[in-house]
Amino acid sequence: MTVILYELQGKKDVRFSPYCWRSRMALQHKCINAEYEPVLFSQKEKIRFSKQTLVPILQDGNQVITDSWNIACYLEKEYPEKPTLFGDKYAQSLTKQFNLWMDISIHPLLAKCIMADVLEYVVADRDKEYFRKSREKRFGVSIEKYSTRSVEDIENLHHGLKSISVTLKNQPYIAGESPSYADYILFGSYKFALLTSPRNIFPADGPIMDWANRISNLFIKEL
Ligand SMILES: N[C@@H](CCC(=O)N[C@@H](CS)C(=O)NCC(=O)O)C(=O)O
Repeated sequence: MTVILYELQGKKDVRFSPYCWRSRMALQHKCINAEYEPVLFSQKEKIRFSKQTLVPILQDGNQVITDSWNIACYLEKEYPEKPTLFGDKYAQSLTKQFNLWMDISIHPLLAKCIMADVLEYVVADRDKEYFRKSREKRFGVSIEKYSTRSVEDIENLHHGLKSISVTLKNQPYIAGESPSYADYILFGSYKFALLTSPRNIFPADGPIMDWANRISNLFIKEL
């Protein structure tokens, strides 16, 4: 059966969505062969079958799963014979908490650092107007006012990531000795920043960078 991951597409086919990266990494971790289908912001008709408007979307035969967290849980449940993404149900529950912490506490800090770069460098030309309007409605100010490319915004992000840095100083992966879905949650955000901004948004050296290199090398042929 064909497995298809619908992912956000930017200029020059850059796949820059942090959430789509989470699902892409989960598929690689599970050693599941998938097709990766690009979707522009303006191609809502392409994903109408999912009855909502966001990516990632996983299509596995007749099954359609939306939202990166649901996709990870689906893969874990439906492919138990493949390498586990979580370990056990307690670790899965803690990973959900980590997922929420990243989305609620870290992503706003990250967004402030790079929204202006996202608009300038990666959103496809035909999507720029939609992106500006939808994000300005969300932020309540212009993208340029929200995301001023200031050093303070980057410092705030690094401060927010401090506990991760301490963890990764003491162990190679977020949940311990081996990579798991928690790593892919953070890695999605790291890739988002790397693919979007010409500036160093994540700490350019230290435990987080060492970890990012380790994760990048895991599925080197596929990335
Ligand atoms: N909670 C969702 C968030 C998905 C999401 O926000 N996707 C964005 C791309 S990063 C999207 O599809 N945006 C389309 C739009 O804004 O029209 C998840 O974890 O999958």
